[in-house]
Amino acid sequence: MADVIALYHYWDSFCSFKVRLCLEEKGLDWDSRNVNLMRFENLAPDYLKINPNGLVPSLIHDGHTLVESSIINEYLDGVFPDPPLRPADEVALARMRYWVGIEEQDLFRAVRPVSLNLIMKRIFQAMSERQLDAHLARHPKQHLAGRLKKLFTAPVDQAAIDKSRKTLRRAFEKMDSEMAAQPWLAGEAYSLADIAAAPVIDRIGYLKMADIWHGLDAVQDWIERITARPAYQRALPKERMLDVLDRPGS
Ligand SMILES: N[C@@H](CCC(=O)N[C@@H](CS)C(=O)NCC(=O)O)C(=O)O
Repeated sequence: MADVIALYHYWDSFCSFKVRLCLEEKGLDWDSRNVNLMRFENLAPDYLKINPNGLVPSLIHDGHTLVESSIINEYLDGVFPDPPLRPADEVALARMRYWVGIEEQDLFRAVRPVSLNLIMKRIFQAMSERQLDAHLARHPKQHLAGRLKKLFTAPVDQAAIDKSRKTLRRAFEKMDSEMAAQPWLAGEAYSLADIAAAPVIDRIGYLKMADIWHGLDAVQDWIERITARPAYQRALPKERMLDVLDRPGS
């Protein structure tokens, strides 16, 4: 019987995108179990049984539940080694893990304030106060509702966006120096390090902030090669958070 892989994910979440990309690179069949973060489905009791952290993604394979996108991707590469997405060479493997760490710590963290200000605030500020209150009344952790309302209704924080842009620029500059000498982040082959950067590249492009990598020729060339991969195209978000603005009342 074929292996059954179920991915609990949200189309427009970076960590989910990372795992979809790994699944697609390996040509694996996977069942899509959508967890709608905008509707707080990640905090529903049934989902908390799968992932007590209330975060996506989670993957179930062969009865085993895995959480944490980088760990899931290493697991998938171990269990389905073809094509390999981790270098065999130990030094290159260490470099791959170094970059995955930088992506989680610096890139993902820096993109969050940008997404809050340019995506979440747009969505919630398009609602009337009554609609927002009704929406937040469905939040399973009601003690957080007041804080979320304040966060979503605050004006766009340009200083936070600018700070994120600087962090992102510095990280892409480091990548540019690395890739002046080699085609991919961990060396000669496309790896989980390139995969972990892809969702951030997508989000920056989607938010029309691609000037962040202006003048970084090696990075621009790498981005073109990453985004041209058929697996990248298949893993892209099929729905974006901002799509709700085109569907009033949803
Ligand atoms: N380190 C975790 C982070 C997972 C994570 O933060 N997921 C976000 C989406 S990218 C989430 O589920 N957020 C929901 C929330 O914070 O309520 C991983 O890599 O899987």
